Amino acid sequence: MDLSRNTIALILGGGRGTRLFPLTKIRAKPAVPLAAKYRLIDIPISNCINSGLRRAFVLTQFMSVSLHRHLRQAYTFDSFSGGFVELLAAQQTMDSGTDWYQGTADAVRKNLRYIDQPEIEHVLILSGDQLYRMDFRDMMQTHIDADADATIAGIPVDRKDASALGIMQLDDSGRVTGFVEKPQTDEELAKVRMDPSWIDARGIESKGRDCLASMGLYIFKKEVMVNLLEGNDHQDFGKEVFPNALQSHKVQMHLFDGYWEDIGTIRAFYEANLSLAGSAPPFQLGDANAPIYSRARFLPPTIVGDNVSIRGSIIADGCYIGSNVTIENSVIGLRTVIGENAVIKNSVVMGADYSRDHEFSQTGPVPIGIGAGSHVDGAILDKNSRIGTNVTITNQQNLDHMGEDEALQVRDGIAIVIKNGTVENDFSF
Ligand code: ADQ
Ligand code: ADP
Repeated sequence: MDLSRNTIALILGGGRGTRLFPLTKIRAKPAVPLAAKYRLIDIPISNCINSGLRRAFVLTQFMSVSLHRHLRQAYTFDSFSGGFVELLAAQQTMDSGTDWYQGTADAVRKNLRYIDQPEIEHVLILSGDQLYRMDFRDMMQTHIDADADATIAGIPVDRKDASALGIMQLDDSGRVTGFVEKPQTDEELAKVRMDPSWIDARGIESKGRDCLASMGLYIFKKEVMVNLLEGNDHQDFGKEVFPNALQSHKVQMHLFDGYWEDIGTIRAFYEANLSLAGSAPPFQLGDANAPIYSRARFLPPTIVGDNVSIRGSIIADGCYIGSNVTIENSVIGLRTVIGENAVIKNSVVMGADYSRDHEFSQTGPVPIGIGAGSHVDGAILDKNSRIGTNVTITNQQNLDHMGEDEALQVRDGIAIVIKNGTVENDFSF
């Protein structure tokens, strides 16, 4: 199965970006840092490259400098491979006066001219905010074997998770016969619920799971997709395109049962990051056959001072960790500088864009990093944030939501210091 010539990937890089706000306050969602040294966009692009697919467009709302720089520096292909990863920003590709923020189908419709190349037969549509590893050649095999017009990747889920996902009903051949986007009531769910034995019969243990969810990953025959999108104003694949196409078109499901997480909300993003920090992570970042790529940076190794305790954590390159620091169940990103006696628990620290001298001066503005004696628990510290000395960030009042523009905010119960934000010395929260 060779995807290199006849298939192109469209990676949906984000609508309004409200669910990951304030991480998306000043950057496009695909540029949000993930797992200490990657960015969200590295996951779908790595899956494409590892599947032999080297032509991808990333659809974003606006062209953020960090995303553009990252893609340019990380994904350049030699001229013989014909490979490219290119940004299509709504800001630039859509006519002025149109609303950029329509749904997924509308975003694809507005960029159809870019896939109008004769050799392209299939279009692979991917979400930009999911953590998983998949060989798309397997999915293409399902699509070709069934001679499907469209193929949706599906994963068995519990009923309690169904209300956040598109749920499919299938016949014995795996053809999709029903599709309900985010069923909210038992009646809606009853229309598409499956018998767990259907799943068991396909060699996957159902473990009581009786729903098959769309993973938001689709392969379309190109001509079919163009026809489905032109001549109507359907905004979303899940809400409108699939429910309307099932009668007239052959829509197949490709069954998947590996690790897969949608990390499109602050809580999901935080938990997925921390899950990678334990000794038995559910998702392996390192896999020799299918690595996760990112930008090569040539950073120095991390320096760790005396008497430091690090447990159940991941630490990226280029950090300086002062003496007597305690780090537990945390993700410490590139170039993070941590002053002595600081305590960091259950937190995602994204690091810094620039390396700096690790001395903390007592005068002048708070430097980038985490000052001596500070205590951070249950937080996300975005890039280039400046945490003073003896600061406490532990959300003592257990707030669920706080702030809109401030340096320190709370979303889904998680304290967030925004990119370039400063928390002054001795501040306690
Ligand atoms: P949702 O997760 O609700 O459901 P949706 O908001 O449609 O997803 O976004 C899907 C992806 O497209 C996300 O990565 C998002 O950032 C991006 N996106 C949204 N609007 C965009 C736009 N205008 N331009 C560019 N990118 C945009 C979908 C399906 C469900 C399925 C879940 C699986 O509708 O059926 O179960 O994904 O996560
Ligand atoms: P990352 O290392 O996480 O990929 P960036 O791509 O944002 O981070 O920045 C990496 C490097 O790019 C920095 O070390 C810095 O040298 C350089 N850099 C960062 N911001 C800018 C900027 N505004 N203009 C030029 N170079 C920058």
